[in-house]
Amino acid sequence: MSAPTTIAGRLDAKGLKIAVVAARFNDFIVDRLISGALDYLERHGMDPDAGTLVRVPGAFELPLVCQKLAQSGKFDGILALGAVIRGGTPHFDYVCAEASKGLAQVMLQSGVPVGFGLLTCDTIEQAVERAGTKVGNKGVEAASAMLETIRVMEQL
Ligand code: INI
Repeated sequence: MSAPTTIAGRLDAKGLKIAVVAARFNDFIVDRLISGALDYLERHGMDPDAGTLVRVPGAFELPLVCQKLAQSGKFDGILALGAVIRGGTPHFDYVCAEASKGLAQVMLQSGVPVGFGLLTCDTIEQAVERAGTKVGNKGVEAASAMLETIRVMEQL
């Protein structure tokens, strides 16, 4: 039996221009996502000068700013980083839903890969665990997924 034609993305960030959009809310967590993501991208070949970091107030503002950057045509990929931590009201649900829907919409409407590095946690402990401790670093995972998607899209 013949093998299928397989298209897969190389994890090579050489020559790419990447915008990282990061929320200030819960910055003690988000700063760990940013440093993990930039370290990952640079270790995979991105020129440190080819990265742009944009700060926004909170996760709710991520889609609008990602949309503007995607429409600019200046970036090969966009990485959205933030941390939403559940409180005592339904606010969490609204912020998570709008941020995630908005980011998916930006990616589909612009065709620019958007890495989804938004932690949505019930507790601060869960967020700490996903920001470079017990359960890894969600910023790194999202950077890797964005990179792979950029390289897949180039071949389609
Ligand atoms: N924004 C976050 O990024 N994380 C949160 O945990 C959060 N909580 O819990 O409220 C949060 N809220 C702010 C929101 O993203 C907007 O910045 C704000 O509502 C102004 O538009």
